Amino acid sequence: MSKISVIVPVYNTEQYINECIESLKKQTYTDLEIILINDGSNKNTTVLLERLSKYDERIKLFNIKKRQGVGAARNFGINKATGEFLYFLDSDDYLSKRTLELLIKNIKYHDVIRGRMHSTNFSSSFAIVFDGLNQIKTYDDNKFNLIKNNSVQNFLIRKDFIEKHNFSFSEVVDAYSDLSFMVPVLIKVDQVPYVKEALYFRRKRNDPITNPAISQKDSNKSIRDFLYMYNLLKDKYIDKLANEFLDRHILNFYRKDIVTLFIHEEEIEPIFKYLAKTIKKVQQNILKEYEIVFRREIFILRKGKLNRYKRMNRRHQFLRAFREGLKTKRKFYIFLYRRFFIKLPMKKNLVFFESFLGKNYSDSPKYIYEYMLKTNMKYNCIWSFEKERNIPGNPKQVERFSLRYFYYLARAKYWISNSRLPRYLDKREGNIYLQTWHGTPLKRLVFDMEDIYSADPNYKENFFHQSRRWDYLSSPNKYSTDIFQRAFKFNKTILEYGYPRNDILYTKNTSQDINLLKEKLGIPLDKKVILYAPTWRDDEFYSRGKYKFTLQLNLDKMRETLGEDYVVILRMHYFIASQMDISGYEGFIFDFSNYDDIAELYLISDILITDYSSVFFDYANLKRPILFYTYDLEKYRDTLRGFYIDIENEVPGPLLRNTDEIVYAIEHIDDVKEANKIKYDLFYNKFCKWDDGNASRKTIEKIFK
Ligand code: C2G
Repeated sequence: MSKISVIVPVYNTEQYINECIESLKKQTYTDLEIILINDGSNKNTTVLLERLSKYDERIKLFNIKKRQGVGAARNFGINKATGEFLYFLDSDDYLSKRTLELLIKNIKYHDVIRGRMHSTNFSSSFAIVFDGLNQIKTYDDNKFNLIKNNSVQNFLIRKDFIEKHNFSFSEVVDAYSDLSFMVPVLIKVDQVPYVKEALYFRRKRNDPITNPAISQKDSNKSIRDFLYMYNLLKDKYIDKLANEFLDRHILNFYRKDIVTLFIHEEEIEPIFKYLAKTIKKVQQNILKEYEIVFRREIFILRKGKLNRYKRMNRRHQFLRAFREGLKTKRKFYIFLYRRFFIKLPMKKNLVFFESFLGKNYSDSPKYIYEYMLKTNMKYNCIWSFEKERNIPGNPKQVERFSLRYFYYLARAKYWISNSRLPRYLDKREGNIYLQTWHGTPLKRLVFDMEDIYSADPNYKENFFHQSRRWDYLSSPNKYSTDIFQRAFKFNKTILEYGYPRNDILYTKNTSQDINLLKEKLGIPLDKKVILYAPTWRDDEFYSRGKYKFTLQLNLDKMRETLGEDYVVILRMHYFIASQMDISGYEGFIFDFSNYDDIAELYLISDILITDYSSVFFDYANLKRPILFYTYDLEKYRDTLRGFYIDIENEVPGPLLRNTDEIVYAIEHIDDVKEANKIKYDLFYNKFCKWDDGNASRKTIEKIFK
């Protein structure tokens, strides 16, 4: 066997490093030397590295006191390496089991071989296994395509070949340092075999805000790094293929990254001279491959006349946005929003409302709106809905994502919403955005989550940008305030008045109002009401925003035992797209999943059954019994989300596992109440104290001064 030296530069990857090293320890090819270079990481990462390096003598850990950068760390690793082959692995990535075996088996007389890259949002326990045939492809004239992603990852390279030519990494830049190594390497080889089955998992970090990878950092700096690297390589090497590669690479980079940065015109000037000088080096014959408009743009850039370039940039940006706008109807409206609507004068008395993504008329926005209506406030209100509704005050309604939706959003001074508004809606100067949010958190939120198992891999990043626009955030209790500040990274004004949506639980909790509501909903007055309102599961979905739910209740058994005294209301979360089938249970089961406002359902029900939904924090305001149907507690708590409170000890009701236990608890509901009395009081005091029926008024007084 010949030894492979795997070089792993480490910088603050506490969250990922374990999986990285594990994947090396598990390699089927075992003759390894694992060189960990701790490049000035924080204390946690350093301590963890010490621990992970024990008990496997193949691991050699080197600590560099002050951070030198990834290029320097890799050079350091090359110097320490004693193997016949070198391989570079990043400390937030991992390999599949046979990767190194497949590479070394197939390298034969070559100096360099490469395996396949696979991007992932997930940890290694979710990694796909790829056990196909051992397919080899050979790159020769197109060998530079192997570094289109600018990286040294998943190349296995002969050490003596590197020594002979003295290849090393640039230590000047962070991003694109790999090119300074790989371009000369590829110049010196004629062919590179590529093994499809040898997989390298490149992790797309889900939190580029707190802990970005180098490729996720400040675009301004990385553009400078790229230009630096291009200049360095162009000046140093005369190889034809390399030069062609570099020229195409910079033109594509310009078109994608630089042009995006230049949407903000103030970004042009600081970099303009350097960019113009650099782009002059692109060979004419390569430029000819591009379309005429683009060629003209490069031509003007090369001239180096700033004002002329700016004028053209403005025109071209407009055209690009317009062309993008032609792709779909929604994109066209976004184009209009950004380029025209938002430039019209802002309407100071216009208030835009939305609740649960326009799915219903409910929650805090509804109660704020109704309070404004009741007190005759002189504002024009607009509601956004998926489908038109009959609502008090007869306000203007817009269909979500229609042309009018974008128009009114652009013109309204006030936005009031209980969930996120799309990221592409730029906030205009003077706009006031109240985020009421939609529940006391039990499940971990945004930056308190590690892996994201839901359908949106960019959740954290999107959330961050969307929430930068909020000016005010409603909080139902001190506990939520603390979590919101941390998990949303929110540091503007928090309104600590309780939830406007819970006002009704204090103002309408009378038998008269309850009976009126029951009549409106067609619920028999002589029966008690059980409300079943579970939440959604991050890992069960048809597509983004459309989740599955399988009812785990034995309805026959419930009807048999409880049917005489009770009726059951089913209320699914608004993400649930599955239809509940209740045929045959008419008169006993009522499906109110599409009913607008769950607060009204709270009022008419005698018992709540829920799981990990925030509904129980609100329902506790009524001081009525709550049962927790937590048949999948372990998975939900330990894998999917993690909780903020100790559900087994803190919630004000029993945790139940099957229909029998539920039926039993309902048949003995007085005992349940008695047994949970102390817990319930503690719970109420911690989570419900601020709610007293006045939250809407206080919120309005603050927002509208
Ligand atoms: N909801 C509902 N019906 C359900 C579940 C929820 O009407 N069956 C409404 C309630 O108003 C609830 C809100 O949707 O408070 C949020 O639902 P959760 O189940 O708590 O889940 P989620 O939407 O993920 O929000 O900080 C709160 C969390 O973000 C939870």
